[in-house]
Amino acid sequence: MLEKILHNKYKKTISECSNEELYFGLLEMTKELADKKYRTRSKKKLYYISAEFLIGKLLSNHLINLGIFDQISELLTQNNKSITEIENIELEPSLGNGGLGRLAACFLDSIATLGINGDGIGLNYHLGLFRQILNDKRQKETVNPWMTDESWLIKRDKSYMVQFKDLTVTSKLYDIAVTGFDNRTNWLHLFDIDSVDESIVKEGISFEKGDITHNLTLFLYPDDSDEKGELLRIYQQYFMVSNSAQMILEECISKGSNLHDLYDYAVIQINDTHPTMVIPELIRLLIKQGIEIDEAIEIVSKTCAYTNHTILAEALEKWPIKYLQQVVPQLLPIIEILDNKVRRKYDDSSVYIIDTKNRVHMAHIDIHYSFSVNGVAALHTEILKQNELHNFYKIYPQKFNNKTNGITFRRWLIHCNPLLTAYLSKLIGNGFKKNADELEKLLSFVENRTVLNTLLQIKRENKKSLKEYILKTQGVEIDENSIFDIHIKRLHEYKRQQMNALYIIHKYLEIKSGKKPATPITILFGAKAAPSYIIAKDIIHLVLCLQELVNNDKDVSPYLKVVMVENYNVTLAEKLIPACDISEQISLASKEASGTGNMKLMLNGAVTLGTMDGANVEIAKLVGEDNIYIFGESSEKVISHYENRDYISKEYYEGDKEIRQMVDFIIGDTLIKIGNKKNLMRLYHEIINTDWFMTLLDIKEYIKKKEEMLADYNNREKWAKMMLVNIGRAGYFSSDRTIAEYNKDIWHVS
Ligand code: GPV
Repeated sequence: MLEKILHNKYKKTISECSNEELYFGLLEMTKELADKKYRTRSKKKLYYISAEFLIGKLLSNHLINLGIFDQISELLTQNNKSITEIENIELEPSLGNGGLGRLAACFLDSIATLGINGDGIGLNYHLGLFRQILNDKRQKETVNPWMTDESWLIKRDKSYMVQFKDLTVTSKLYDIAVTGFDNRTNWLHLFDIDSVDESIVKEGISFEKGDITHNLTLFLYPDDSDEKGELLRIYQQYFMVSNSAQMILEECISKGSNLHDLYDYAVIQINDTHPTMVIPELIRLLIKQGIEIDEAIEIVSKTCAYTNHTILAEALEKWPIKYLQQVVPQLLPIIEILDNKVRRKYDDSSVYIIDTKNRVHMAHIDIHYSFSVNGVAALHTEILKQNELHNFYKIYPQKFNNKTNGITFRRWLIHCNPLLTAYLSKLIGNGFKKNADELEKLLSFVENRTVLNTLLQIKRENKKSLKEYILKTQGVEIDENSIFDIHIKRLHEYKRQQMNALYIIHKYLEIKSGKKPATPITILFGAKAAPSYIIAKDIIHLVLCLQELVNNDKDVSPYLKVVMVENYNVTLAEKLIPACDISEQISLASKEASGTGNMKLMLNGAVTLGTMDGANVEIAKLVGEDNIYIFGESSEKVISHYENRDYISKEYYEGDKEIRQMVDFIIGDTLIKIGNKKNLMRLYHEIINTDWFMTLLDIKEYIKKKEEMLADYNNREKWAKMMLVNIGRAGYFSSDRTIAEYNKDIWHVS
């Protein structure tokens, strides 16, 4: 088939084609095969609405799921071509910020893989998340285009009118196929408008925010977990949900729904609060169809389910009524009715939708007017029930449920780690590819020397590949025989990259004083900071200063290297994760709702160094305390510090000589010479005066645990056993398990 397509397109054979031609040939072939896949139209269908789908490159993923990866890759090899090089041609669609967007992408993969009739609905951002450039030890943002004339997008002949107060737009629908692993094809529907104009972007990523006609779907909002009330964001959200609502009603009617029974035809999963306006919008449309308001509210409440992804107050969206009035006045009467119903029923202002400052709490709409509210890890859901959303839990105990996150093993094992995959297949058969629990079969080899040695060898090979990649792309040389300590995730104070930076200072000073580590250590970071998040950017600056200091110091660099990779994204994650020894999961307990990088790293044989936060708690339970390194204050204790306001970072700073030494180093002569005084000073003051995420609370224990871990690394057999147990116990974190639970408990799509 590929030969035929290439002949038609280019009149060339495989070996005559360039990598680019091969990529576009494969793209065409894959789209055709995906479209041909068997699919049933069950009566009820799932709609997963999300502002983000961080899908990553798609070629290999499709080839794997269509069951032809090996065959194609062999065919290419026979013609002296390499699938890896062809993949380099593909541009990554970065239509998400981080965990939330990547989760949505993993979920789509599993929904199709489990044969569930369910589509994703989102926006076709032209530029996706910004591209990060590290220049002059600072993050700079620039555009990140991903669309090419021929792409995964299929333009559909479907459009809807979406009305804002000041303008009406006509949407255009683009679809991307979502192939299940050996199963059906679903769709990711991405809405757009024709008038968006990429040329309005000026310097970096700045553009005229008020020019909605030209910028509506131009960019993905670049803030992760800390939202700012912006009109453009409201325009985007309403555009997304109005299209969704119109499409859903149209599909349900075409299947025979009379709208009074909408919930028999559709279930809508609201991914965090970004799509919340779908609730009032659906109610509005049902009323227009002649349904009484009370019934409309009931129908919609029985159709929608909501997932919460954070307890960080600043990330819970609250839109000023004034803004909604300016953009979508048609929703306000409905939102007011929704709020009034709540006020009449409950004498508790903390559950009202509209607060005293005239802001609309989007999560409150979701909780009152959907039938399911779920958190994303066991601890997170408990905190929602007992703390953050306790007053709602008292009203609706039956709505609350937990769905611990998961990841698709097709991308995060089979694709990114072919060496490990091949070896696992040899040892335990291919069953784990369909049924992740079968990874447990690996556990019977825990005393098998050959198996343990092979796991170490595979890790070394993967580290060598990463070393070459980093040399080629970042120009930094690292040692594959060193310990790879990897900290990859969005840059946020609660994730505490600054704590790892303080560790680097500790280690640097220790080596300088003559204490050399038994095995050299390479600390790798990958992280984008929201462009407006000042302290996060200061932390990046600190890390890059330390990178320059450490890597150029002849006494230190043979033992310690620091690398912050540029523009961390899905593609880079796929290269970093298989090469990781130590997985840094050091968020302040209670703050990381789940984390999913922790799962990806564990699956690839990394050992976790982490706090009892998010899904780390479940990882610890699964692998047992001998196979994970846990440190730090508990979530209960942390929550009580917030309640009592009794964490004073300065006391930790003043009360401990070692802490003082590390923190002072940030503004010491050595670093000030390398970096920018203003940035380093600001960060220093932040740490000693505020330290909202309690770095100094856990820093000593963190250093101690990490040292313990580094020492254990030298016991290669012990380490290999830990790797094996982590891989063998990772099956629980397959998103196939998560999605099966969503379907069983919430969606009920047959
Ligand atoms: I809210 N998350 C995210 O990436 N962006 C957001 O805007 C919000 C949450 C993340 C959480 O921080 C992670 O702990 C979690 O694993 C992920 O969502 C998926 O649930």
